[in-house]
This record gives sequence, C-alpha cells and structure tokens, in this order.
Amino acid sequence: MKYDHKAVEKKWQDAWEKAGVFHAENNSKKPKYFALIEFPYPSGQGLHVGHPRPYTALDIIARKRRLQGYNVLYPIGWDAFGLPTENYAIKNHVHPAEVTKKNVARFKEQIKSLGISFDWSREINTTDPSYYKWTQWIFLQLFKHGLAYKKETNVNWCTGCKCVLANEEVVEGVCERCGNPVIHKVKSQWMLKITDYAQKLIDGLDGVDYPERVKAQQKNWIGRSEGAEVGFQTSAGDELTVYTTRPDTLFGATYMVISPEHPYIEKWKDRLSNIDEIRDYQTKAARKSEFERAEIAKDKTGVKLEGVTATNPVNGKTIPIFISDYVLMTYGTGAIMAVPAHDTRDWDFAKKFGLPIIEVVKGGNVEKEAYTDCASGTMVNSGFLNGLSVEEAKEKIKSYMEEKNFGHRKINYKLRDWVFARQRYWGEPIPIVHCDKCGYVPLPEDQLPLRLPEVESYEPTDDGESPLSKMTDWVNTTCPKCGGPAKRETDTMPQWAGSSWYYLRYTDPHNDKALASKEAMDYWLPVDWYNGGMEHTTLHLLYSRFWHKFLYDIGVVPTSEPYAKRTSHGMILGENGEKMSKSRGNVVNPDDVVDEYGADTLRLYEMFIGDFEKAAPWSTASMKGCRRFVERYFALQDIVVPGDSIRPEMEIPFNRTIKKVSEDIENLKFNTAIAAMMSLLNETAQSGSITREEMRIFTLLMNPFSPHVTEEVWANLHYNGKMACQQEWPSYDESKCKAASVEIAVQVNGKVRAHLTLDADVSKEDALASAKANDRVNSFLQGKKIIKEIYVPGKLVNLVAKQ
Ligand code: ANZ
Ligand code: ZN
Repeated sequence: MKYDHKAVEKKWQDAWEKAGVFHAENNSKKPKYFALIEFPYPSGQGLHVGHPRPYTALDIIARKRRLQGYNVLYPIGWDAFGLPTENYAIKNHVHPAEVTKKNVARFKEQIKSLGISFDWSREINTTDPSYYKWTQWIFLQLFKHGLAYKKETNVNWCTGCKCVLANEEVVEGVCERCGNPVIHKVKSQWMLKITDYAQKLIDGLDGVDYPERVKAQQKNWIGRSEGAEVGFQTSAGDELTVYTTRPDTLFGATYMVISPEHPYIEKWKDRLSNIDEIRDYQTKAARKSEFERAEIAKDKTGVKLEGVTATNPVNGKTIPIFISDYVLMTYGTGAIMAVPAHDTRDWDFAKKFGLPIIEVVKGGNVEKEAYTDCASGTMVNSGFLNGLSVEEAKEKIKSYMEEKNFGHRKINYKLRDWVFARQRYWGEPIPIVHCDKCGYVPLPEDQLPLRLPEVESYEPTDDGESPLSKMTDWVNTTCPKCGGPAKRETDTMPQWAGSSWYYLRYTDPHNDKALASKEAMDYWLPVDWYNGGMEHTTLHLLYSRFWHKFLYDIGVVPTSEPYAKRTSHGMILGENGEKMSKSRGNVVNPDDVVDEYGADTLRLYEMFIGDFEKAAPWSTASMKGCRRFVERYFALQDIVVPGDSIRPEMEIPFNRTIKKVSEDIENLKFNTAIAAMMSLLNETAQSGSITREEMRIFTLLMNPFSPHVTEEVWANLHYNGKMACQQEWPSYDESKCKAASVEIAVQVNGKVRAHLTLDADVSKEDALASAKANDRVNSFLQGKKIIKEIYVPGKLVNLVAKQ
C-alpha cells in the first residue's frame, strides 16, 4: 500500500474541522489545560520552517493532554500591527489593513496544512477594532492609576525607521530592526511606569516554572542593586546627591562627577568661569548613544567645574566636581562620588586627570589598577571603618549616615520606564485627548474603540510626527470633560501593546462587554505552558508580566502571574549551519516540504532534528529518514494479526516505549521519544507481525507527532467509531519496564576476573562503576592505577591498570 500523504492529510484536516474536535469548552467538568505559543506576526514572507518547531512541540503537548482527558485550549491569532506591514504598504501604495488581510490568509492556509490542533474558533487579530478596543481599555486603566504619563524625554531615535525605540530595541547603538544608527532626541512621549513593578516582577519569578536562564536574564535586566544615596555639600549651597553601591568606600572619594545633563549646571552657570567649555562638552555628549557612553574600555573625557567644589561628608575634605559622559542622567541621581582606587572607570579618569587615588580597601595594588573585589579585603584609611570587612563597613556607614542625616539606604533598579509611543500609523490609537484647560483627558470608555482613521499617506513625517497628525479633522475634537476644543493624541501604541494581554482574550474571544469574562479567566488562567523565543525574554515576556500584574492589582485577572511554565525553542538553521536567509540562499520553504513529503514528516522531522532548546541545522537526508519512518509505520498495517493483548516477548519493549515517550514529551525530549518509537518499530517489524493491540498502542503513541497518518491507520483498522485523537493515552506497567539483563565479563589487564549481571541497556558509566565496585575485581586492582577503561556494550569491561 503506497502512502498518499496528500489525500490522507487533507481528509483528516477536514474531518477534524467538521467534528470540531479541537474546540475548547468554557464550561467543562474536565480539568483544563491552556497551551500557548507566541502568536505570529503575519509577515509578507509567509511561514518560515522555524515556525512549525514550537507549534508542533506544543501541539504534541496539547494532543497528549486531550488523550489524557483534559479540556485543552490551544489557540492562535495574529500580532498584526507593526512596521514591516506599514513599510510594505507605503512602498506599494496599499492600505496596511489590506496587506494584513492578505498575509493572514496566507499564514492561515500554511498553518492549517500542518495539522496543528489549534482551536480556530478563537482566532484573534490585534488590528481588529473589537480586539484593540480592549488594548485601549487597558491603557486607560493604566492612565487612571497613574501608570501612563507623558514626559519630555531623551529618546532613542532611529534614523532609519524615523521613530522612537525602546531601550530593548537598541542593540549596540543601532536599531535592532533596520541596523541604522540610533541617536538621542528630546520628545514628549507616553510612558508606562513599569519601574513601579520592578520588585514584583523579580519576586514573581520565584513562583513560576521558567528556565533558569530566562529568570536570570529578566533579573539582570531589572537590575536591582542595594546601596545608598549620599548628600555632599557644595560651595554653591546646593547639596549634591549621589547613588553608590559602595558607601564603604566613602573615605576614598577624591572627586565627584555629574552627568552632562545634570540640572545643576544650569543652576550654577553664573558661578562657572568655564561655562563655555562645559557647554561645548554637553553638546558633544548629546551626540553619543548611551551604549557608547557607558562602554568601560573607552577613553575617559570630562571637564572640571571651575567655581564650584564639594565637601566629602566623612572627612571634610574639599574635592573637585567634573562633568563626564560616563555618568548617565538616567540612572541613580545622575551624579557619583568617584573612588578611583576601587572603581575601574574612576581609576581611568583619575589617571588621565591626575587626581589622587586613595586606597581604602586593602588587598590589591591600586597604583596599577582599581581593586574592585568586595568579597575579601579590609578597610584602611577610613577612620572608624578601619579593620572592618567590606560588608561590615557597608552596614556601619549606612547606619552612620542615617544617624548624621547626610544619607540613607536606597535600592535602585536598572529598569527604565517603557516608552509607549510610536510616530507611525499602523498601531493602536492612544485614547487620550489634550485640552488646554483640562490637560490630558481619557476618552470615556463607551467611546472605545477609537478607530484608526483612513489617511492619505502612511509616510512618517521628517519632523518625527505621526502621519495621523496631518488628519486635522480627526485630530481636532472636543474635550470630554469641559466640551471645549481639544486635540487627539496622534502617536500610536508600540508593537508590544497587543501582545501584552492576548492570551487573556483567547479565554473569551468574542466578549464585547469585557476583555474576557471573569468566569472564563477563573477557569483558564494561568496559561499552563507557554513556549516562545529567548529573544522575547526582556521584551514581550517582561511587558506582559507587567500588564498582568497590574490587571491583577486592579482586580481584573485572578492570578498574579500569567504563565505557570515557560520554555524556549532553538532556531532552525540552514543546511550549512548558518541562519536561514534569502541572501545566503539556504531557505527551506515549509510548503515545499509539506507538498513533497507531507506535514506528518515535517512535524516528525522538526521534532527529531535535535535538542528542542538548541539551534539545529536542517538536513534533507534526515528529513527523508523521517518520511521512511512514516511509510514503514503505515506498512505495519499489512502485518497486523488478531490479538487483543501485547505478545509476551513484546511486553517489555512496549511498556518501556510508552513510559519513555510519555516522559520525554514532558521534558521536551521529542527527539529521543521519536528514536524510541523508531527502535520499537524495528523490533516489531523484525518479529514479522504486530497484534491489533500492539498496533493500537503504537498508533496512539505516535498520534501527537504525526496525527494524519495515525488517524488513517486508526480508521483502516476499525478500532472504534471515534478518531485516534479522541482516545485515551496509553498507560504502562512499571514492573514490565525493566530491561532484560545481560552477563558482562570483567577483565583486569586482559584476564577475566568476574562476571556481572547488568541491565541490557546499562550505560558505560554504570557498567564501569559496577565493575570497579566488585570485590574480586577490586582485589586485582590493589595498589595499581587504572590507566584505561574499555566497555564493549552488553559484553565486556576491560580495566588496564599499572603499578
Ligand atoms: C562609588 C563607588 C565606589 C562605586 C566603588 C562603585 C565602586 P550598579 O551596581 O550598576 O547599581 N553610578 C551610580 N550612578 C551612576 C550613573 N548615573 N552613571 C554611571 N555610573 C553610576 O552601580 C552603581 C555604581 O555605579 C555606583 O557605586 C556608582 O559608582 C556608579 F568602589 O559609587 B559607585
Ligand atoms: Zn477640557
């Protein structure tokens, strides 16, 4: 029987759809399971072979859970606002909504051809007004709670995209998306106060099952540090406050540095005899990116303030104040006390400007380099701190400054507030109007959604305003509060808005009274398993946790965290081991693979390709091997014999495989699960027949991986009236999972000294360990050193030992 994947796959996709077998029920007595993948951005390129990897992985989980008796929600939708679509629309003079519609249709057809068990009745689209109504609603709640505010800020301005970028989108000084340089610009922008949630975002990580590397990256990004704010008196009369994590080094502070943007410069301008030189330096600093400025290795520059000095509060010494671009206005207080003996950047600066370096922690050679270690070393040259360890000194000085009222303990976070605006068209309009009398006024909720108006052109303007700003009819409105003339906000929300809460909408996607009903969210939340890219760790994953925590605090959602478990997949690379790209000519098109080999093969292969969490190169040969496996499985039908049990000689292989596949799926070890099924197939085929019961089990094990061919076999063999996807996941008998045992000879220097009975599949390490633990073997090893260990699987251990 030749296997015709085209007919079979189409047949079962239609059958599933007709029977609605993948529809999740909002009212069900079954336990629930919510599996989630990151919904795609429907780009013009169509589906990439990278997409099916996570989709198939969670499809295997979803399908297995259904077989295990769960009511499963496995949804999909479209994260469709954003720049690529808008840029395409500009270039080709079509409306971005049209582009989106076309791209979604194509993506949908491609994804449907893979046989993923998505509940298509819950499909959502972030650009749909009935969806973004609720994105806007959440924004209004943030505004009402003081977490959305407008601020003049120095923003990252991408010279290519002509729009503002979040810090997360700037990589090494260039735009993550287009690679053009990013400069600083002052703009009045909507911001979200994610910083209010810094501690909650750290604490929440304790209660969720995320990979350690994801937790570490989020914590790093939030960047909590414990230190102190210390006030230094200045000759100008103003107290200059610094933030330091090393208050223990206060006696070693020999000068101060303020950021070029520090407000005291304006305040002190009349006292500063070298104000022109200072202004010059400010202008130069403004041209540099934050990344350039913070670089450790870069040559230190700066200007001394002539006319104002400071006093070190612990020893009364007069010390100079500099401006330098290595101090950033956006962190701490924008001013530091410089301790050249123990901070590398201060050390470089002091050497260049000939400033004194006073050692206050003994342990290094501060003439040669800064001694930055704080785990060891003893305080010196520090008055009442002398002789203490760094940790002890930190505590003591903090208490001292609080007592003497010149400083206090302080916790800082690196996390910055989230710039929540883009000067572009294709995004959610921000539902705020500005009235000269009333300020920023939220639109009444009954006026949502605030729809995107039709515009003539989507080109961003060169002055950095959104194309919406040219729509005077739309912009000019009346103030909801006083009825006077007012103007609408013309910036739109950033790409990350719609994806910050989309999983909530899946629980109740057609609700027009709320973002989702309380009952639906009570039942479905949290998401049980969320798989997505590592690149979203400090963007989408953090943003959505923030929104969720806010919604929890205002009583909208029932859980404090959105996702109980998070995993990440590796990338699929080209056959040459490089990233797939048009320019490298190594792109594999999933449509071609589905067409020629079938979706079941593509699915199996993408799960077999390697460790799910690591990148893996495509291999056509290995993909063809998966196709042969599908064919060989299909051919097993020809050797099915009656029998409603597993044959005695097949009990161990079957029970072991059920156990292995069951466990491997849970641990993302899809590749070894498939390998186990392949070897079970070999063993069965070698025996020349397979009983109906054995075939039933094999089919169910393989069903989540290759759902079409297994449905076909299930139907051909008339097991019962239902489909394979409606059965029960096979169970195993632990007592029948034991491997057969083998006798292994143990040699010392080539002579057999013992025989051991071990599991047939014993590992090399275990076999060697058992051999060395044997008393008789041990007696021949007395006083000798093992120089070589050989293991011939299932047969022999040879230990070569020398005096
Ligand atoms: C004195 C000192 C002595 C420092 C020493 C370090 C070592 P984290 O851990 O990242 O929070 N700093 C503070 N504000 C800054 C700013 N706006 N721009 C540049 N540097 C700034 O780092 C805190 C340390 O970074 C602070 O502690 C301060 O230097 C510097 F042996 O103060 B420290
Ligand atoms: Zn008003």
